[in-house]
Amino acid sequence: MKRTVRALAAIAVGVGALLGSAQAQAPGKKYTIALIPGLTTDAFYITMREGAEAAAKVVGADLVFQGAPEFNPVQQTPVLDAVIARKPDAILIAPTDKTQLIQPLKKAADAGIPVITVDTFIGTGNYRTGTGEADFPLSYIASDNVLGGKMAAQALAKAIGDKGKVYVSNVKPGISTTDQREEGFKEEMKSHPGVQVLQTQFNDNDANKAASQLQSVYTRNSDLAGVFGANLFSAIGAANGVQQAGQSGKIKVVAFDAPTTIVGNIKSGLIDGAIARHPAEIGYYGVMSAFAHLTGQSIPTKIGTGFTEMDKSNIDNPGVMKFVYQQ
Ligand code: T6T
Repeated sequence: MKRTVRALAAIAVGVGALLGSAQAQAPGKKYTIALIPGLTTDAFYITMREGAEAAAKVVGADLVFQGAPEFNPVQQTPVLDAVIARKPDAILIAPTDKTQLIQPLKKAADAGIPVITVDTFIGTGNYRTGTGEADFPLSYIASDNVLGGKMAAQALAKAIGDKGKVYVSNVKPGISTTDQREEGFKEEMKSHPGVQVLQTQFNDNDANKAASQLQSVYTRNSDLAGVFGANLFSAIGAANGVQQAGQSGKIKVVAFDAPTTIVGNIKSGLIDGAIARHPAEIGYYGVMSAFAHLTGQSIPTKIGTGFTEMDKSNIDNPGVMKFVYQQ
Protein backbone atom coordinates (compact mmCIF):
# COMPACT_ATOMS: atom_id res chain seq x y z
CA MET A 1 0.00 0.00 0.00
CA LYS A 2 1.50 3.31 -0.97
CA ARG A 3 2.23 6.21 1.32
CA THR A 4 -0.75 8.46 0.65
CA VAL A 5 -3.24 5.67 0.95
CA ARG A 6 -1.62 4.47 4.16
CA ALA A 7 -1.91 7.99 5.58
CA LEU A 8 -5.52 8.19 4.48
CA ALA A 9 -6.30 4.83 6.01
CA ALA A 10 -4.91 6.13 9.31
CA ILE A 11 -7.15 9.21 9.12
CA ALA A 12 -9.99 6.99 8.02
CA VAL A 13 -9.75 4.98 11.21
CA GLY A 14 -10.30 8.20 13.18
CA VAL A 15 -13.19 9.36 11.02
CA GLY A 16 -14.54 5.82 10.98
CA ALA A 17 -14.65 5.94 14.76
CA LEU A 18 -16.52 9.26 14.56
CA LEU A 19 -18.96 7.71 12.17
CA GLY A 20 -19.31 4.63 14.31
CA SER A 21 -22.65 5.73 15.69
CA ALA A 22 -23.95 6.32 12.16
CA GLN A 23 -22.80 2.88 11.11
CA ALA A 24 -24.67 1.43 14.05
CA GLN A 25 -27.92 2.82 12.57
CA ALA A 26 -27.72 0.45 9.62
CA PRO A 27 -26.40 -2.85 10.95
CA GLY A 28 -25.53 -5.37 8.28
CA LYS A 29 -26.13 -3.00 5.38
CA LYS A 30 -23.27 -3.06 2.88
CA TYR A 31 -23.46 0.01 0.68
CA THR A 32 -22.35 0.14 -2.94
CA ILE A 33 -20.83 3.46 -3.92
CA ALA A 34 -20.01 4.14 -7.56
CA LEU A 35 -17.15 6.41 -8.60
CA ILE A 36 -17.32 7.65 -12.20
CA PRO A 37 -14.08 9.41 -13.15
CA GLY A 38 -13.52 11.86 -16.01
CA LEU A 39 -11.61 9.08 -17.73
CA THR A 40 -10.25 5.80 -16.42
CA THR A 41 -6.60 5.96 -17.51
CA ASP A 42 -5.68 9.36 -16.03
CA ALA A 43 -3.23 9.14 -13.08
CA PHE A 44 -5.29 11.83 -11.36
CA TYR A 45 -8.39 9.62 -11.24
CA ILE A 46 -6.38 6.46 -10.55
CA THR A 47 -5.09 8.20 -7.41
CA MET A 48 -8.59 9.39 -6.55
CA ARG A 49 -9.75 5.79 -6.77
CA GLU A 50 -7.07 4.71 -4.25
CA GLY A 51 -8.33 7.25 -1.72
CA ALA A 52 -11.90 6.13 -2.36
CA GLU A 53 -10.94 2.47 -1.89
CA ALA A 54 -9.22 3.30 1.41
CA ALA A 55 -12.37 4.96 2.74
CA ALA A 56 -14.65 2.20 1.39
CA LYS A 57 -12.58 -0.36 3.26
CA VAL A 58 -13.00 1.52 6.53
CA VAL A 59 -16.77 1.86 6.26
CA GLY A 60 -17.24 -1.61 4.76
CA ALA A 61 -18.69 -0.35 1.46
CA ASP A 62 -18.19 -1.77 -2.02
CA LEU A 63 -16.64 0.69 -4.45
CA VAL A 64 -17.50 0.41 -8.13
CA PHE A 65 -15.10 2.32 -10.41
CA GLN A 66 -16.53 2.70 -13.88
CA GLY A 67 -15.60 5.30 -16.47
CA ALA A 68 -14.96 6.08 -20.11
CA PRO A 69 -11.68 5.88 -22.05
CA GLU A 70 -11.86 9.57 -23.03
CA PHE A 71 -12.72 12.77 -21.18
CA ASN A 72 -15.94 13.83 -22.84
CA PRO A 73 -19.69 13.93 -22.08
CA VAL A 74 -20.62 11.82 -25.11
CA GLN A 75 -18.66 8.89 -23.71
CA GLN A 76 -19.38 9.58 -20.05
CA THR A 77 -23.18 9.71 -20.36
CA PRO A 78 -23.70 6.04 -21.38
CA VAL A 79 -21.36 4.98 -18.58
CA LEU A 80 -23.49 6.98 -16.16
CA ASP A 81 -26.68 5.39 -17.56
CA ALA A 82 -25.18 1.93 -17.05
CA VAL A 83 -24.20 2.81 -13.47
CA ILE A 84 -27.72 4.13 -12.72
CA ALA A 85 -29.14 0.83 -14.04
CA ARG A 86 -27.02 -1.01 -11.44
CA LYS A 87 -28.81 1.00 -8.72
CA PRO A 88 -25.84 1.84 -6.48
CA ASP A 89 -26.57 3.46 -3.12
CA ALA A 90 -24.71 6.64 -4.14
CA ILE A 91 -22.86 8.04 -7.15
CA LEU A 92 -19.64 10.04 -6.99
CA ILE A 93 -18.88 11.56 -10.38
CA ALA A 94 -16.43 13.95 -12.04
CA PRO A 95 -18.76 15.45 -14.67
CA THR A 96 -16.89 16.12 -17.91
CA ASP A 97 -19.04 19.13 -18.79
CA LYS A 98 -20.76 21.73 -16.57
CA THR A 99 -23.92 21.75 -18.68
CA GLN A 100 -24.12 18.52 -20.65
CA LEU A 101 -24.10 16.28 -17.59
CA ILE A 102 -26.98 18.06 -15.83
CA GLN A 103 -29.84 16.13 -17.42
CA PRO A 104 -28.10 12.71 -17.36
CA LEU A 105 -27.34 13.22 -13.66
CA LYS A 106 -30.88 14.37 -12.97
CA LYS A 107 -31.94 10.84 -13.96
CA ALA A 108 -29.86 9.46 -11.09
CA ALA A 109 -31.37 11.92 -8.62
CA ASP A 110 -34.88 11.14 -9.92
CA ALA A 111 -34.16 7.44 -9.36
CA GLY A 112 -33.41 8.28 -5.72
CA ILE A 113 -29.64 7.84 -6.01
CA PRO A 114 -27.73 10.53 -4.11
CA VAL A 115 -25.17 12.33 -6.31
CA ILE A 116 -21.93 13.94 -5.13
CA THR A 117 -19.61 15.58 -7.64
CA VAL A 118 -15.89 15.16 -7.18
CA ASP A 119 -13.14 17.15 -8.93
CA THR A 120 -15.56 18.92 -11.31
CA PHE A 121 -19.07 20.32 -10.84
CA ILE A 122 -22.25 20.90 -12.81
CA GLY A 123 -24.02 24.24 -13.12
CA THR A 124 -22.33 26.74 -10.83
CA GLY A 125 -21.15 24.18 -8.30
CA ASN A 126 -23.36 25.80 -5.64
CA TYR A 127 -25.69 22.98 -4.66
CA ARG A 128 -28.84 22.75 -2.56
CA THR A 129 -29.57 26.47 -2.81
CA GLY A 130 -33.16 25.79 -3.88
CA THR A 131 -32.59 27.47 -7.25
CA GLY A 132 -31.49 26.34 -10.69
CA GLU A 133 -31.66 23.02 -12.47
CA ALA A 134 -28.24 21.80 -11.32
CA ASP A 135 -28.83 22.26 -7.63
CA PHE A 136 -29.60 18.63 -6.75
CA PRO A 137 -26.14 17.11 -6.00
CA LEU A 138 -25.46 16.88 -2.29
CA SER A 139 -21.91 18.12 -2.28
CA TYR A 140 -18.96 19.23 -4.42
CA ILE A 141 -15.57 17.96 -3.29
CA ALA A 142 -12.46 19.49 -4.85
CA SER A 143 -9.70 22.02 -4.50
CA ASP A 144 -10.28 25.69 -5.34
CA ASN A 145 -9.35 25.82 -9.00
CA VAL A 146 -9.52 29.62 -9.34
CA LEU A 147 -6.96 29.83 -6.56
CA GLY A 148 -4.90 27.10 -8.25
CA GLY A 149 -4.87 29.11 -11.48
CA LYS A 150 -3.68 32.17 -9.56
CA MET A 151 -0.92 30.15 -7.95
CA ALA A 152 0.16 28.93 -11.39
CA ALA A 153 0.25 32.51 -12.70
CA GLN A 154 2.39 33.64 -9.79
CA ALA A 155 4.81 30.76 -10.34
CA LEU A 156 5.06 31.43 -14.08
CA ALA A 157 5.44 35.20 -13.64
CA LYS A 158 8.30 34.54 -11.24
CA ALA A 159 9.94 32.03 -13.59
CA ILE A 160 9.95 34.52 -16.50
CA GLY A 161 11.13 37.51 -14.43
CA ASP A 162 7.66 39.09 -14.61
CA LYS A 163 7.83 39.93 -18.29
CA GLY A 164 7.16 38.37 -21.66
CA LYS A 165 4.56 36.44 -23.61
CA VAL A 166 2.75 33.43 -22.15
CA TYR A 167 -0.33 31.40 -22.98
CA VAL A 168 -2.61 28.81 -21.41
CA SER A 169 -2.64 25.28 -22.85
CA ASN A 170 -6.11 24.09 -21.93
CA VAL A 171 -8.48 21.17 -22.60
CA LYS A 172 -11.73 22.70 -23.92
CA PRO A 173 -14.32 25.16 -22.66
CA GLY A 174 -17.12 23.82 -20.45
CA ILE A 175 -15.06 21.83 -17.92
CA SER A 176 -15.45 23.47 -14.50
CA THR A 177 -11.94 22.78 -13.24
CA THR A 178 -9.93 23.87 -16.24
CA ASP A 179 -12.20 26.85 -16.96
CA GLN A 180 -11.63 28.06 -13.41
CA ARG A 181 -7.86 27.53 -13.60
CA GLU A 182 -7.70 29.67 -16.72
CA GLU A 183 -9.91 32.29 -15.08
CA GLY A 184 -7.68 32.45 -11.99
CA PHE A 185 -4.53 32.53 -14.14
CA LYS A 186 -5.77 35.47 -16.22
CA GLU A 187 -7.07 37.32 -13.18
CA GLU A 188 -3.70 37.09 -11.46
CA MET A 189 -1.80 38.13 -14.60
CA LYS A 190 -3.71 41.45 -14.51
CA SER A 191 -1.39 42.31 -11.61
CA HIS A 192 1.67 41.57 -13.77
CA PRO A 193 1.66 44.33 -16.40
CA GLY A 194 4.88 43.12 -17.99
CA VAL A 195 3.28 39.79 -18.89
CA GLN A 196 1.26 39.46 -22.10
CA VAL A 197 -1.22 36.57 -22.13
CA LEU A 198 -1.71 35.24 -25.66
CA GLN A 199 -4.79 33.38 -26.89
CA THR A 200 -5.56 30.08 -25.14
CA GLN A 201 -4.86 26.90 -27.12
CA PHE A 202 -7.42 24.10 -26.64
CA ASN A 203 -6.09 20.57 -27.09
CA ASP A 204 -9.09 18.27 -26.32
CA ASN A 205 -7.04 16.53 -23.60
CA ASP A 206 -4.59 15.33 -26.26
CA ALA A 207 -0.96 15.79 -25.21
CA ASN A 208 0.27 15.43 -28.81
CA LYS A 209 -1.99 18.25 -29.91
CA ALA A 210 -0.76 20.38 -27.00
CA ALA A 211 2.84 19.70 -28.11
CA SER A 212 2.24 20.75 -31.71
CA GLN A 213 0.29 23.82 -30.56
CA LEU A 214 3.29 24.86 -28.47
CA GLN A 215 5.48 24.67 -31.53
CA SER A 216 3.01 26.70 -33.64
CA VAL A 217 2.72 29.40 -30.98
CA TYR A 218 6.51 29.51 -30.74
CA THR A 219 6.84 29.76 -34.52
CA ARG A 220 4.54 32.79 -34.47
CA ASN A 221 6.19 34.23 -31.32
CA SER A 222 9.92 33.58 -31.18
CA ASP A 223 9.98 35.56 -27.91
CA LEU A 224 7.52 33.20 -26.18
CA ALA A 225 8.52 33.20 -22.50
CA GLY A 226 6.23 30.66 -20.87
CA VAL A 227 3.22 28.39 -20.90
CA PHE A 228 0.73 27.23 -18.28
CA GLY A 229 -0.50 23.66 -18.82
CA ALA A 230 -3.93 23.69 -17.16
CA ASN A 231 -4.15 19.93 -16.61
CA LEU A 232 -2.00 16.82 -16.80
CA PHE A 233 -2.22 16.25 -20.57
CA SER A 234 -1.99 19.95 -21.43
CA ALA A 235 1.12 20.34 -19.29
CA ILE A 236 2.91 17.18 -20.42
CA GLY A 237 2.11 18.04 -24.04
CA ALA A 238 3.27 21.65 -23.73
CA ALA A 239 6.49 20.51 -22.04
CA ASN A 240 7.11 17.97 -24.81
CA GLY A 241 6.53 20.75 -27.34
CA VAL A 242 9.12 22.92 -25.59
CA GLN A 243 11.60 20.06 -25.68
CA GLN A 244 10.92 19.28 -29.34
CA ALA A 245 11.44 22.96 -30.16
CA GLY A 246 14.85 22.77 -28.45
CA GLN A 247 13.75 25.37 -25.89
CA SER A 248 13.98 23.35 -22.70
CA GLY A 249 14.66 25.69 -19.78
CA LYS A 250 14.20 28.73 -22.05
CA ILE A 251 10.43 28.63 -22.47
CA LYS A 252 9.23 28.21 -18.89
CA VAL A 253 6.53 25.67 -18.11
CA VAL A 254 4.21 25.61 -15.11
CA ALA A 255 2.05 22.52 -14.85
CA PHE A 256 -1.17 21.65 -13.15
CA ASP A 257 -1.18 18.05 -11.87
CA ALA A 258 1.67 15.77 -10.88
CA PRO A 259 2.06 12.48 -12.77
CA THR A 260 5.19 10.46 -11.95
CA THR A 261 7.10 12.01 -14.88
CA ILE A 262 6.84 15.41 -13.18
CA VAL A 263 9.73 14.54 -10.85
CA GLY A 264 12.25 14.00 -13.67
CA ASN A 265 10.89 16.94 -15.63
CA ILE A 266 11.30 19.31 -12.69
CA LYS A 267 14.78 17.99 -11.95
CA SER A 268 15.86 18.41 -15.57
CA GLY A 269 14.47 21.95 -15.70
CA LEU A 270 11.95 21.18 -18.46
CA ILE A 271 9.12 22.03 -16.06
CA ASP A 272 9.67 24.86 -13.58
CA GLY A 273 6.87 24.13 -11.21
CA ALA A 274 3.78 22.01 -10.74
CA ILE A 275 0.65 22.39 -8.71
CA ALA A 276 -0.36 18.97 -7.49
CA ARG A 277 -3.91 18.47 -6.44
CA HIS A 278 -4.81 15.93 -3.79
CA PRO A 279 -7.01 13.45 -5.67
CA ALA A 280 -6.72 10.74 -3.01
CA GLU A 281 -8.26 13.19 -0.54
CA ILE A 282 -11.07 13.90 -2.97
CA GLY A 283 -11.85 10.19 -3.36
CA TYR A 284 -11.56 9.57 0.33
CA TYR A 285 -13.88 12.39 1.36
CA GLY A 286 -16.23 11.48 -1.46
CA VAL A 287 -16.83 8.00 -0.06
CA MET A 288 -16.93 9.21 3.53
CA SER A 289 -19.49 11.88 2.64
CA ALA A 290 -21.66 9.41 0.74
CA PHE A 291 -21.51 7.00 3.66
CA ALA A 292 -22.33 9.76 6.15
CA HIS A 293 -25.36 10.77 4.09
CA LEU A 294 -26.53 7.18 3.66
CA THR A 295 -26.38 6.67 7.40
CA GLY A 296 -28.42 9.74 8.24
CA GLN A 297 -25.75 12.39 8.81
CA SER A 298 -25.82 15.83 7.21
CA ILE A 299 -22.89 16.68 4.95
CA PRO A 300 -21.50 20.04 3.79
CA THR A 301 -22.40 21.24 0.28
CA LYS A 302 -18.71 21.91 -0.38
CA ILE A 303 -15.57 20.24 0.83
CA GLY A 304 -12.27 21.90 -0.12
CA THR A 305 -9.18 19.78 -0.62
CA GLY A 306 -5.63 20.99 -0.91
CA PHE A 307 -2.74 21.65 -3.27
CA THR A 308 0.97 21.07 -3.05
CA GLU A 309 3.34 23.27 -5.07
CA MET A 310 6.36 21.41 -6.42
CA ASP A 311 9.58 22.82 -7.81
CA LYS A 312 13.31 22.11 -7.77
CA SER A 313 13.67 23.41 -4.21
CA ASN A 314 11.35 20.83 -2.64
CA ILE A 315 10.90 17.95 -5.08
CA ASP A 316 13.12 15.60 -3.03
CA ASN A 317 11.16 16.23 0.15
CA PRO A 318 9.14 13.09 1.05
CA GLY A 319 6.30 15.30 2.34
CA VAL A 320 6.02 16.72 -1.18
CA MET A 321 6.79 13.52 -3.07
CA LYS A 322 3.82 11.77 -1.49
CA PHE A 323 1.54 13.98 -3.58
CA VAL A 324 2.92 12.70 -6.88
CA TYR A 325 0.04 10.79 -8.49
CA GLN A 326 0.02 7.00 -8.62
CA GLN A 327 0.08 5.01 -11.85
O1 T6T B 1 -6.63 18.07 -13.79
C1 T6T B 1 -7.32 16.87 -13.60
C2 T6T B 1 -8.75 17.16 -13.26
O2 T6T B 1 -8.79 18.01 -12.14
C3 T6T B 1 -9.44 17.84 -14.43
O3 T6T B 1 -10.80 18.03 -14.13
C4 T6T B 1 -9.29 17.02 -15.69
O4 T6T B 1 -7.93 16.75 -15.91
C5 T6T B 1 -7.27 16.05 -14.88
O5 T6T B 1 -7.89 14.83 -14.68
C6 T6T B 1 -5.83 15.75 -15.27
O6 T6T B 1 -5.75 15.09 -16.48
